[in-house]
Amino acid sequence: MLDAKTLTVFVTGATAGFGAATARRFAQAGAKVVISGRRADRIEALKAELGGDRVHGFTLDVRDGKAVQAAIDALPAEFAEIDVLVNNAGLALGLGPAQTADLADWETMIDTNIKGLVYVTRAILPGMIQRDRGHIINLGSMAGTYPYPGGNVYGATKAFVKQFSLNLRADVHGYHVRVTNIEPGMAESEFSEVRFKGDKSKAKDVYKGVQPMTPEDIAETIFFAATLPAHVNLNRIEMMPVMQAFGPLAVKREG
Ligand code: NDP
Ligand code: 8X3
Repeated sequence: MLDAKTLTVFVTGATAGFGAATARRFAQAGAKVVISGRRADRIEALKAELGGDRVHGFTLDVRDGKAVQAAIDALPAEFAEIDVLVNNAGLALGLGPAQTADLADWETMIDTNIKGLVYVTRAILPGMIQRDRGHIINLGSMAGTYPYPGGNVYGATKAFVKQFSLNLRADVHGYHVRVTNIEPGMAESEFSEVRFKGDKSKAKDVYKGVQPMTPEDIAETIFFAATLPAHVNLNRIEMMPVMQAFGPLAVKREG
């Protein structure tokens, strides 16, 4: 296994959910951690919690391509050589059918889940290639493989993430750079609260009567993938809570 103490890990969307849990997991194992997200108070709180000189944090909106490049260029020397990029920042907005969905919500998901992930990858990947060492871990979703009503653009952004991950693998072949797409199903975080725009009771209903996965479950999986021996690449990891599975194909009977 790779020793986490030798790793510098950059996590986007570290202010909540999977990202915060991932930053904690790597920090506990002695890795250097770079945390980012839009909410400054959360970044400061996590920095204080993780403490010491092995954590570096700043606010970053991944939708701003110029800010992304500037943030990577401005990394202090001791955090500049990123070994593991966890492209986690992302969101779903709305669960309505495509015909009534809010176009602005669709644009935000595309700008964050697709364009933001691409900006961060493009800023960090050249350094990995130059050092001939690195691992890009993307947060896809089971929604990128299995369609469900209301998943429309969210699921499509995650299908992009899956295919981009596989295509990255094809491009970096020959270098010691790994690419993994993590594809979780239901996990309880702030995800549903964001999806339902702050409606906490609607968000809570999503997890009613079922034991969802936790951010720590996802973080452990990311940690596992990142610390496997350097010659092993997990291409895709699809994971669900035991009590979630696939639905039947929908049949509308008209007579
Ligand atoms: P949370 O809502 O708990 O966390 C999302 C994180 O993304 C926050 O830290 C948020 O920080 C950050 N973020 C959102 N927009 C931006 C932006 N424009 N720039 C930078 N950071 C941003 O959700 P999860 O932890 O559950 O989700 C993490 C990832 O996992 C997402 O990509 C999601 O699609 C995916 N996923 C989630 C599943 C689930 O069931 N929860 C299942 C499968 C995949 P801030 O607001 O401070 O910027
Ligand atoms: C998040 C999981 O089921 O809400 O990607 O699409 S789901």
